[in-house]
Amino acid sequence: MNITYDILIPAYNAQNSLPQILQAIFELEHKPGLIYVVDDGSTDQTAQVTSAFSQIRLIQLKRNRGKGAALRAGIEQFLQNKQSEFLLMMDADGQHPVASIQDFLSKAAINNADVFIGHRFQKIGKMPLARIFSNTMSSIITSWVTGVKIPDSQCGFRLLKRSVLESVRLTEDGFQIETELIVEAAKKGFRFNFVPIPTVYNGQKSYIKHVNDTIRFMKIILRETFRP
Ligand SMILES: Nc1nc2c(ncn2[C@@H]2O[C@H](COP(=O)(O)OP(=O)(O)OP(=O)(O)O)[C@@H](O)[C@H]2O)c(=O)[nH]1
Ligand SMILES: [Mg+2]
Repeated sequence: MNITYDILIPAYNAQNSLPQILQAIFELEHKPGLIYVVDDGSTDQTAQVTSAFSQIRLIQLKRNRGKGAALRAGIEQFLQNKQSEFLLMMDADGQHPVASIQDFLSKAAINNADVFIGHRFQKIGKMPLARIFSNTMSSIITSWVTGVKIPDSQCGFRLLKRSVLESVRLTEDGFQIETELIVEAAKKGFRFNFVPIPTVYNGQKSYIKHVNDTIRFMKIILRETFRP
């Protein structure tokens, strides 16, 4: 397989989960070029735990700014460095199994889409009910706005072509960046594909605020609908 890719991990207070993820990445058969970890103003040892690994590009935000701001900081570096063709984004809390990276790469090798998004099977018992509800609603609305059937619009496990990141306009600081990225990429006519990934909930702390994040989600949808 001749796909080249970098990895971007936004990390907020992820000292407990991050070392395992990084270790597993270094054990992958098809290795990434660069690995960007963005420490989003963590108050724990997130930055320090990366120093055990030599090939990490650590980006530190002075204060906590949110997942969107963290991703944007990493994307900026990826665009400057021009090392790899693709960028794989994954969470730092252990909900995105490193083994699934191979599935993204295999899919990208045979499919000429530009944006590959993870698809979690949202089963009751596996995922908290409130998250099933909010994920389903946002996927339906995002699909409706873009005209592309997006099964799991909030999933942050994604593989993107450089050309997508070069042309989308990303402004969000919080979780709404997941929606913004999809809508912007769809507007530009990029093609989507989806990769099944396991649903992992091990009692990780969730920072999603249901009411606030739903309001913010609706704002993005409205803005993107009326913005050319
Ligand atoms: N919550 C939160 N996460 C951040 C922030 N900055 C970066 N992240 C990272 O964003 C990723 C997702 O955060 P989560 O809070 O687990 O969000 P989620 O996985 O969409 O939501 P759950 O399904 O409830 O786990 C993790 O890798 C975090 O480390 C931030 O300011 N807040
Ligand atoms: Mg999570």
